Amino acid sequence: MIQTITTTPFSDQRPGTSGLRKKVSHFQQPHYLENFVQAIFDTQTALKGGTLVVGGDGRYYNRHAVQIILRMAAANGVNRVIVGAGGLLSTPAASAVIRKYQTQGGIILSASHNPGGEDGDFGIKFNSDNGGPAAEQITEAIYARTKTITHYAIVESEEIAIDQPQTTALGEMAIEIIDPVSDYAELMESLFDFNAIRTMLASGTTLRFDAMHAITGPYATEILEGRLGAAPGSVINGIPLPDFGGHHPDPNLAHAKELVEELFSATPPDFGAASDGDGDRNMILGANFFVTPSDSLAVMAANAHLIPAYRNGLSGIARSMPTSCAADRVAAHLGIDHYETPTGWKFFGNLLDSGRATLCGEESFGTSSGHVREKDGLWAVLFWLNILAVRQESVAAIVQQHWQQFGRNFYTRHDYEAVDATTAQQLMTDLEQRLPSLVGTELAGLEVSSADNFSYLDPVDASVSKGQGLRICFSDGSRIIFRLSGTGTVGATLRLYIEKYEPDPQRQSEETQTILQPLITAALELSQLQQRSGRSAPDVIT
Ligand code: VG1
Ligand code: CO
Repeated sequence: MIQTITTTPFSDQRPGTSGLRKKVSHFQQPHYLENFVQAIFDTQTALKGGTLVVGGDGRYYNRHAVQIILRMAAANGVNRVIVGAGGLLSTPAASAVIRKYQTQGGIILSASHNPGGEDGDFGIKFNSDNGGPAAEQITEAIYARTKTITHYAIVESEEIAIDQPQTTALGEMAIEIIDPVSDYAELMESLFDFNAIRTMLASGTTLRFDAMHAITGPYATEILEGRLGAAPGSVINGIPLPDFGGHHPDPNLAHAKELVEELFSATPPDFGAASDGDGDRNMILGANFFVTPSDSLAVMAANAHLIPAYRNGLSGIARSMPTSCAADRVAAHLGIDHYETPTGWKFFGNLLDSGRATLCGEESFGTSSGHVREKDGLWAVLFWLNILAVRQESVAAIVQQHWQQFGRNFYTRHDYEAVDATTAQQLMTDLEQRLPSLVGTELAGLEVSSADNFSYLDPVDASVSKGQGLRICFSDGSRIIFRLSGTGTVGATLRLYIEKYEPDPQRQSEETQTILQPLITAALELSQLQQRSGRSAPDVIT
């Protein structure tokens, strides 16, 4: 029944920031998916005789991939596979399930915030037994294997039923189909004060959660409307669709338009939030108010003692390098350590596993804690609701008070998408060469205190990750950062991150883009980004 299929390597299967992401049509090439999956089985030997979790965000090709993975798992001696019904599991739920059932890892099918559908993107990622994205050493080993692969193993089978929770088998391998929501919902109830949130919602606080036609719909409906009693209709776009309704399931001001318009209308709900394709990102809004992800992390850290799960304090706070330094100020105030890691959740794994950090966050709308090993969109929403329930103040009031106490880190990210890859690479190379000569000079009226290509030394396993983004730091705490995205599938995406610290409460209500304009102009002049890319403006500003 086991077939051994002859194959030849593909040269482009190196996982990026978060797994292997390509156009659906690219994945549809014969053997493309199979080669990568076999490389996982060949390198992750604990899966033989072990348990594997499988689930994805429901995008086009998800169901097909689940069938292939189940048949290959059986052929590669996996003992048991746990699958979310319908082949669905949000990324944080997959992480929770890997941990709860102490499995040897999981395969998550998602291209996250990238568009879906037949013409959209697909992705595949391996998570280790800690529930987190595989560390770089592992993704590099999988990549190395894809370059030498000659065969893969798969069993013949009819279509395997995956839509109803039940236990079945494929050959010797047990297949356990589980409800994708219940383990996750139970975990959330153990962390937060659901009674306090329920009372707040019952006494008139209104909320809107935009699932963006993606995976968090069933989770948000069950938790927010079902368990917490939010009014029916509080969750919008709650049915996952294979093409996300033709939209870009990215929870930011540009793509979550419907939600943003409502929160900035004349009669807004008190609280608004959205999550992305696979449920690990979050955007937090108040009535007529947008919370930047960097501020969200800082505010969550400063208020964590109000939440049952974090009542006894945080061990440390970690943020990715381009994330604003707002959380560092909270860590200093709390007297705990803070860490600066490269972009991508995999770099938080060691800090969380070793107990050095409790909260982690990225500027790209990602926050989470040690409860799982992924960023977690709905968790962040519940964290905020729990803060609101205790403090009984508006989102805007809470953030503004935070700025008064800690100062405000004005922050923006400008994305130039689908830029010619060679042009983008050349820009980065040229700029990197000029960095040493910038130190001590003035840019935008500010003194450059340091400039380098960020390199990370992991304090736990002493591994070094180089080339993680060009940063120009100023003596007043301002920063300009250039980085190439590792999740795009067309050309290169250049990200420009700009930050400026403002301690004066009188100046904290000014408009972000205006305050940051001199730094933005300086960054564009220095890099010649617009001339080189032929663009007059960024594609997305967040
Ligand atoms: C982006 C974000 C990064 C995030 C990654 C995966 O990566 O910047 O912070 O961890 O996406 O998120 P990049 O390399 O394109 O900048 V998700 O929600 O796409 O899994
Ligand atoms: Co995501």
